[in-house]
Amino acid sequence: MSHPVSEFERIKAASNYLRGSLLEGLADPVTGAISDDDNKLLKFHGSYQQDDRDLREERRQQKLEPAYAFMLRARLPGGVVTPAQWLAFDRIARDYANGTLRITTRQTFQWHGVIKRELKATVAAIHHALATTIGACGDVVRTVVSTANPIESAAHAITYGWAARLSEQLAPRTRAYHEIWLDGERLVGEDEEPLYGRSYLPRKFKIGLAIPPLNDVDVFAQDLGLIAIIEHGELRGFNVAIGGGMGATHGDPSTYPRLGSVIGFVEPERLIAVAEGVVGLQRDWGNRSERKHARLKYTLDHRGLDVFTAELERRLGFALAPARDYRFEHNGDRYGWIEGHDGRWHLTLQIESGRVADQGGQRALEGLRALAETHRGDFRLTCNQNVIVANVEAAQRTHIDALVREHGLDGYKRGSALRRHAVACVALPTCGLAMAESERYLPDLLPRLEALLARHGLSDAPILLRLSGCPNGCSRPYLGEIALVGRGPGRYDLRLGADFRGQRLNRIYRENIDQAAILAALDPLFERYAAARAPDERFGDFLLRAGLLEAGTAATATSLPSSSP
Ligand code: SRM
Ligand code: SF4
Repeated sequence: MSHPVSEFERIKAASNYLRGSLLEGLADPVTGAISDDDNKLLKFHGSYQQDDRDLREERRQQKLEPAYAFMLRARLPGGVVTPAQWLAFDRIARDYANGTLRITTRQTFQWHGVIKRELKATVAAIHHALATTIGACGDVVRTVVSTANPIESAAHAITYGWAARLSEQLAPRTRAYHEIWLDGERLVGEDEEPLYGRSYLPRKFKIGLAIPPLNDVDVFAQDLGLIAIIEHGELRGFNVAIGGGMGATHGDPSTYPRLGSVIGFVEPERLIAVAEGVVGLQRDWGNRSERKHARLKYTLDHRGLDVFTAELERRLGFALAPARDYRFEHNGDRYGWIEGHDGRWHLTLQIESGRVADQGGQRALEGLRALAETHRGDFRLTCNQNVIVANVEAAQRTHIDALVREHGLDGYKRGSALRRHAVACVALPTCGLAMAESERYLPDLLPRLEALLARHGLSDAPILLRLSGCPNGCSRPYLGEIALVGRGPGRYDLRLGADFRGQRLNRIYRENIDQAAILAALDPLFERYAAARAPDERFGDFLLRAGLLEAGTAATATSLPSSSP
């Protein structure tokens, strides 16, 4: 029996290719908000309506409508930003948003706090900087991410080129974006979406390319993960992994994080066909009744991986080749200067939680602006929320180092190994789904964990820490060696035991605990790790080998058995 499609599906299908009544809603001066239906469509244009949750109660008491403002997200394939774009984005942050740029876990920028009457001007300013927000959110293929630093060989640059091509090829085609935001002429006749059709995809769809040995994109967390196979400096093709995803719901075992399954290998010439094939099959087979079960991972588990792959190959008219060997070393960033294959240099800087702001000792906004004013290469954003000053001529290094030092951006040299590997999602006050603090909690939590580690002589242990304010998993917490997943104000699930290559999920160790209990739970584990680890053994691996996770909370909704692709 087929189930009725969800309300969201109805809205998409009736929207005339994402137009809805957005133009009218944006022009309505009576409210700072737009209608619920238009809100759903707005996501496809790269924006979310939010309200400042810190002010909610106060405004309610004053009988005022919530402090509505909009988040905007750019579509920046592979996270590449030119200096001119950086300067434009920085200006947009100061003119229209909350004065900060936020590097996301999918290597792009978000602006928070744009009010409705300035939304159009903000999108137009992004467009004038030769970027776009179309399809940065919504039920489409999102910005394609790729290993951030193309330094090893020319084949790395070619691989980035594929990420950009995929992102372009799979972007929505609707003219609605130009009509609504850029004063484009109203289309006479029917719009078209050759890949998506009127109803787009059942749910968001994410693609990531990783170049071993770096898995900085967490390739197994993607709906479609592509592992570049480079031999003797040449790109041979990609292993194809499908069905990765992080999101889950507390207390609902029918939702879960899943690692992508490797189904074969494809040559570069056939990559676009395979990507379109996977997206097209998910478009046709994905669950359009329940959004909670609409990601590709559920389609695969429902239909069977073999059945899905066979249908994919039938539609493609060719079979995928057997997967090639690959080996990942880690999923973090390589801080500091690294020389590229062509003699240019790349400097990775740490930006805590990706928040480019002038706060505390770090004047990141000012510093990166100063860099962008003189830098002749480009910038690369990373999926660990950091930035690389890329393609620097050797003679420029001293100048760049001086600016970095002057603005307190050299923290990567001093911070503990834990700090260098920490990722936190946005959460409060902007995220409407946050159950607990994340980005704002990290500065408080880090020194406490660092003190604990120092007590056990573990200050140099590069442990992967990930914080999310709710189980949706925007910091990919299920791949953290230590992860906190928000349950309620000040309370988290403590998850342990992932590896540091993005190839093994962690599991719940303690449920719904506060900071004191988190520190108390970790203390004896750090003690054991310090005493009994093998040389170079990572924390997650040690916990598993030593059988220390058995003492954790029994399996619950979001605790899955660990699995390795
Ligand atoms: Fe996310 C929803 C922020 C990466 C899984 N995510 C949201 C929203 C838009 C909240 C909402 O729906 O109202 C958050 C906006 C907060 C804010 O105020 O900015 C939000 N997600 C983010 C970012 C900014 C986190 C960050 O700190 O960097 C990341 C933006 C990425 C980008 O540039 O596109 C971000 N989100 C992720 C990732 C990581 C990834 O893709 O590698 C995931 C897990 C992977 C996955 O998709 O499975 C992720 N976000 C979700 C989900 C759960 C999806 C699911 O299948 O259940 C939601 C909720 C939803 O879609 O209903 C969500
Ligand atoms: Fe918001 Fe939850 Fe994503 Fe954090 S994990 S940004 S709290 S949706």
